[in-house]
Amino acid sequence: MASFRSIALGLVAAAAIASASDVHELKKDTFTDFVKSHDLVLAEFFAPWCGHCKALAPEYEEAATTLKEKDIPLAKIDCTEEADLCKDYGVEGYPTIKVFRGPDNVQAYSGARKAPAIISYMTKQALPAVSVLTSETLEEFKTSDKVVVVGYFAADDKTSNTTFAEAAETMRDDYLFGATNDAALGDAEGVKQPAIVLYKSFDEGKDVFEEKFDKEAISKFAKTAAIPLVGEVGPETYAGYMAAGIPLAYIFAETPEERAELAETLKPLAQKHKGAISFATIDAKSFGAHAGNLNLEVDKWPAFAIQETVKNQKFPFDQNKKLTHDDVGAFVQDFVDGKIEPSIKSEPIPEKQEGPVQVVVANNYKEVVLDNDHDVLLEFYAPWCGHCKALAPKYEELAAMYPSSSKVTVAKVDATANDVPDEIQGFPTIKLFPAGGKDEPITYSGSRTIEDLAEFIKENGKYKVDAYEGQNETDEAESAPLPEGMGEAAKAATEVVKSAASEATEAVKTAAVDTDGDDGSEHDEL
Ligand SMILES: *[C@@H]1O[C@H](CO)[C@@H](O)[C@H](O)[C@H]1NC(C)=O
Ligand SMILES: CC(=O)N[C@H]1CO[C@H](CO)[C@@H](O)[C@@H]1O
Repeated sequence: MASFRSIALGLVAAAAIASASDVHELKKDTFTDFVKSHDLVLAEFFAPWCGHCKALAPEYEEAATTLKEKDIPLAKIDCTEEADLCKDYGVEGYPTIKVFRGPDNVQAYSGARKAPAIISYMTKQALPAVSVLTSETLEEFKTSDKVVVVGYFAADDKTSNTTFAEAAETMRDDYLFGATNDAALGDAEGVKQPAIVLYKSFDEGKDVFEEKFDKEAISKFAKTAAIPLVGEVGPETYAGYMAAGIPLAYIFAETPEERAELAETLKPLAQKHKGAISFATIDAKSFGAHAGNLNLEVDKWPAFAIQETVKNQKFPFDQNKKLTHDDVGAFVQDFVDGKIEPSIKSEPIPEKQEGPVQVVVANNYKEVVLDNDHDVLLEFYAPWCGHCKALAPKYEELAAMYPSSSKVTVAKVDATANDVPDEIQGFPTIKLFPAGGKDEPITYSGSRTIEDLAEFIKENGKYKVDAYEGQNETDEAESAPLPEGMGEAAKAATEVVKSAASEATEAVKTAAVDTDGDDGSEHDEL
């Protein structure tokens, strides 16, 4: 048994650790003064029970200690104690991390939740968006990050200065920006004022922008030039590749050496299709399952596939072939020329629809969802998704409320086993495809109750079918006509029941936010 003394010592040590924290714990009455008295503050809104918050804690501590030296304080607010404060700042899930420049200038923190990422992000936030450079500082600045952007323009060229600064402000989270008006430095670089040079620690080392200064054009230039010829797909880069709006070619391999080797082999293809297709390696050991999403077999490496990111079409390369420059090159060229059909993964079309919920698969998607005159409510689910399982019985009940004659179809599709054209962010996703407007489905964002879903169908469907109205119609038809005046009373009673139901729905909604995943999201993320 531990002696009392060692327990006491343990307590002392724990207290010492706690007080040694460099993270400022703020409350409603200290928060405003604190953010007012510091130019830049990073604040984490958390809940003690939240798993992601616990995982973040040591990283956040480490970042706080490093950033303390740069006079950038990190703060945290316990939302179970400071509910009002958290509400004031629109906190909906945990952790929520925000950058404060005073109490009113607030921006979401968009970096990763790791100490080095937090440190790098906040260091950049502390700099002016554009650093003024001289012959002494330019050289060092060029290599101070993976990607830096330098503007070369004349001291009296206010327009270029302003435009560049505005573009820099919008991308300050992503790259470092500097500028110089020293004409000699531009000459040495071989550019004519006004110009922009993006320096990078990879590929050609730099790219030059010499078009007319325009915020959009500068932004596009920087984003394109900053992407490595053959990058790496991972949790931190995936969203960027998807947002780029061009197809992504994946090179799956298990070891870093293999990935480097294949990147080298296929680099000329990346160069050739630069700006039209992104090329990136991906760690098959950690993210091999993603190959399944691209209709590749998940245990045969290395492998190659192209994803058309806008329409979410997949073009897997034959996994029995070697990834040579020539074979992959021919495949990519065929893709560009539109000579390859996308691969479609589908479960078999059900021979008979068993329950009230129509089963949709990739191969009957067009027929059941798009090519008919029904209002179609479609749930995209995943077999492993807990929220989907919870919804299933309610969804069946909902579907049963619409007879086959009703012009409303309630359907579901296993989006992990079927390629659907829709972009799905999480499960379940529910969309209504209204008759006559199938190319503009409406995503459902209400609470997952039968009443609210029925209301959604009524509101947004072409036929405005009211499942509940249908019910009272039969009731009334069967019952004797009501004596005069009773009709109104019945109506009032219905209203009471309805509003009670909607209050209950609100309660469920609130409860769902509290008890769902740590991040407050109601979705199981992909
Ligand atoms: C751009 O304008 C700002 C504000 O007037 C000035 O401080 C800065 O030196 C200018 N940048 C260059 C490179 O001349
Ligand atoms: C279709 C139909 O007749 N619905 C009726 C249901 O009940 C309400 C209230 O009594 C009526 O207004 C609807 O017309």
